[in-house]
Amino acid sequence: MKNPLLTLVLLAAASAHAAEHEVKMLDIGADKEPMVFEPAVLKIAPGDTVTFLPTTRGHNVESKLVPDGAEAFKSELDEKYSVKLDKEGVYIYVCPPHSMMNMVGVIQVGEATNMDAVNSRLPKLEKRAMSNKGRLSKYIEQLKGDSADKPAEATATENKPAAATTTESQPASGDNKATAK
Ligand SMILES: [Cu+2]
Repeated sequence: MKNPLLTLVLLAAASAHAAEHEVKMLDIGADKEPMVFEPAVLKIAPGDTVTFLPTTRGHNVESKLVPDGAEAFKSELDEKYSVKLDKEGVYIYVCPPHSMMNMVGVIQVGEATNMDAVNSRLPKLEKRAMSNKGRLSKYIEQLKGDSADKPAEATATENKPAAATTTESQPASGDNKATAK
């Protein structure tokens, strides 16, 4: 028999690493954008939890793209909803009642392991939006930008953080052709 106390201590240590993040569901964002998740772009570590808050009413959240092996998620309308994200990669979610207004958000967990899938789904996901067009693409660009100049690790400047490798595939030319490897 193992020492149960030790097990408890180890569990506590493991869960201490996981951070909690909150995303508000809003009719109007801080920047006056209508129907937004805030923050709409999140970068978190594997095992972190994201809680969606029904700050204003009439919203919920449903994943549209998750990394391979990750579970899709969906909340009820006006529900406070938490999801723990273990699998690395980019997650894209929408607010179903406002998907036509492009109420979307992205979460990158660890490394962006599934950018090929993201890039190939992006046009279709954008197409459903009747207003706020291009918002999702902008968020994805923001993700790439963040990983390129992550100040926390980059300050040392001696060696590029591993995160930089994912952005190497020319973000400049944008969406016309995602020259697959
Ligand atoms: Cu909504």
